[in-house]
Amino acid sequence: MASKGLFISFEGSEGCGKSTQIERLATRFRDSGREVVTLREPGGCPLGEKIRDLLKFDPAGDGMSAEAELLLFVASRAQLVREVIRPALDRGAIVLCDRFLDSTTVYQGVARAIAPDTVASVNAFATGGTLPKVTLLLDLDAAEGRRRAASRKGPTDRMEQEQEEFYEAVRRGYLDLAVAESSRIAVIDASGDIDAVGASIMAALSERLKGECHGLL
Ligand code: T5A
Repeated sequence: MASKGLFISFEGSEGCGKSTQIERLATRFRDSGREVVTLREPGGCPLGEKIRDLLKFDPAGDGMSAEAELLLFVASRAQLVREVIRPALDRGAIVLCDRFLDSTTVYQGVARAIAPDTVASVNAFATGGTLPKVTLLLDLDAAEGRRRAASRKGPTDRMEQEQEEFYEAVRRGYLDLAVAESSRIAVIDASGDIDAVGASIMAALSERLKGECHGLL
């Protein structure tokens, strides 16, 4: 049965502005009277948050293999889909998710060079066919994203300790994926100020959700 809700994911490299834009969009949608569920990956549910800590901060994660990393990211996703996303969509909520399966395709598949077929098959297993209707890819120069991320408070995590080439591979991987999946992924220039990026997001959503979101956009 098709769900009544709307699932939108946000993607991009570190510091590209996903959380900032999700907060703005959630406020806008809530003001129009809709239930909005904002989530982050890894995380978004108790089990996922534990996995997030393992992936990012727990010293037990030092020296983690790329294979174990892949499976932990998708384990978090498998739980989030079943515990939170599907029930929310069935209630008719709008789900805004900070990262989803494309992060795994790009970070583990492209930047960590795990075979694309392997990544695609574990992603398919974890999502069980629950996919975003629209994915907004906030595209930003990798170094600028790292500068923005560093300007925020908070400790550096395991995933933020890679060399610059890693983040450049992530950016290229995302742009290639957006070409391959152009019907779902909209590329947003994230180099402007917060209002300019927000306006580009609204324009992309209006175009891609034409006729489906009465009174929302
Ligand atoms: N990962 C994740 C994988 O490897 N595989 C996977 O499958 C998944 C799901 C998650 C890490 O895990 C990896 C990817 C990541 O390395 P995270 O802590 O959730 O890590 O961090 P990120 O998703 O990378 O998010 P960030 O919090 O770093 O960045 P955001 O949310 O994109 O950016 P935001 O909004 O916090 O903005 C960063 C700073 O820039 C400012 C903000 O005020 C903030 O200070 N800012 C702007 N400044 C100027 N102009 C703008 N337009 C701005 N927009 C925001």
